[in-house]
Amino acid sequence: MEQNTFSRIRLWCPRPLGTYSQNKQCCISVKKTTGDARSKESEASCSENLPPAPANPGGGDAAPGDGQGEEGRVMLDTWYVIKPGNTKEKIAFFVAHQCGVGGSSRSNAVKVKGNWSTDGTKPKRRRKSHDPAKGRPFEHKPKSVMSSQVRHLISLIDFQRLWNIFLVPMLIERYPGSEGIKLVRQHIQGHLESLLAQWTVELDTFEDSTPHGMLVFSNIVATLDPSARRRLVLACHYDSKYFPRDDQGRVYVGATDSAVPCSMMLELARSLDKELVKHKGKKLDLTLQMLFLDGEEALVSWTPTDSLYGSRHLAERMSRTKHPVNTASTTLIDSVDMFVLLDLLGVAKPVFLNHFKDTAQWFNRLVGIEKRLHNLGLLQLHPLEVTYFNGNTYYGPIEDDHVPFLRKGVPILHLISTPFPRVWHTMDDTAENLHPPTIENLCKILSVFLMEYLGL
Ligand code: 1BN
Ligand code: ZN
Repeated sequence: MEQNTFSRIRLWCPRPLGTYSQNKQCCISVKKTTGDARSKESEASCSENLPPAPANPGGGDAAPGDGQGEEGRVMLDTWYVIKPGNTKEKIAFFVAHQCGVGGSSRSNAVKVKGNWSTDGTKPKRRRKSHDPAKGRPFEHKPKSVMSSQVRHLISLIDFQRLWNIFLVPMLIERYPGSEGIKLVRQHIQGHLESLLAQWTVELDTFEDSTPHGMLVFSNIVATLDPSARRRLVLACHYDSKYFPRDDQGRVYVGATDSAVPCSMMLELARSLDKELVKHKGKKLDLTLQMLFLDGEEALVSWTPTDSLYGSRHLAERMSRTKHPVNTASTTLIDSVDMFVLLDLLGVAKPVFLNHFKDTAQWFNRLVGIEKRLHNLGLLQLHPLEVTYFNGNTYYGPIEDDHVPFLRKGVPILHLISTPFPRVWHTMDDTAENLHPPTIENLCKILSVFLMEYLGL
């Protein structure tokens, strides 16, 4: 093994996908609120939180590796089959060649035929063909959007609002059950409810057993038009991982993990508000749903039962909820066209790899949108050789909030920066280490993606 392969492997090593037990549903309190008038955007204040019994900050989670290539990029120059440790569950990653100087030459990259289910966790694929009564019409066609429309909708993205109004109040300690998470929940809910599009905002509140005893969790589920048969889901987690204060008295605020994704989703909802009002008025088959999930992080150490509390609960609940209401055969899980998960966003020069073959078409839209916006001169600090979305490189699945949905057969687009940011799970995951132009660029790319997918 070449000298620095090990550090690369460590960096690329996610948790293996294990078998999940269901969490116990104690009480589902669904608070339904529908926003009316746009309220004043206000900042939440910071709070001191009583920590749970100290957890190991390493928590058994892989330490962020140091194997990033120059400028935070990893060099993908061969196939890697990574078998982390002598564990029971092993996972293999198949990564393709990235040819060309500076990684910019996609056209001559080698395609790898990898096995997409190397970890033995084949998701249920109930419907390959399109059955409108049952299924997910994966033949969904994106709308082609004219450049004038692209320019217009992108001009509505307000980065100052994203940063000052949406992001900054979230940069507090917000582990499950803390005072901070309550403030952040109110912050997210309040902004969603203030939109003209009158989203239906529900809290999916439940109790689950954790290494610190029973804790209450709340997912925030915002649906533009709950009566629509199909949903495009955009998801992130709003809890932060618990770490004790460090020796300088600093608390962990998880800027990339995942305050930035949350603030990007709020800005997308806000900047597209008027378009979403029009879309909702058309009473189409398809709507947008935003999920802000609680309890993604392990409280102590990542295990099947100490992680993904919110997503496990919500996926289970959705799979038991009939939808449309008057049907006996389909559920809310079936209504999800695609689950787009945002995680670990906010540092410069992120690299996104395609993790799932069945959504490659949509990943490739992102590749194309990035290129288009670049050519239109609409991206900042985005030289030709920098491409965030790499359409020729496949990567095996990484453990995250999409897994409970994946296991129920939902098509997934996992937008997670690989390698993970250098600051991942450290006290340095703060606003100071974010790269504002990249956040704005990603927001623009996702905005065009929503325009195309939803036909705005
Ligand atoms: C992502 C961000 N994750 C936690 N914070 C999930 C994860 C945990 C992925 C451990 C890989 C390893
Ligand atoms: Zn994390």
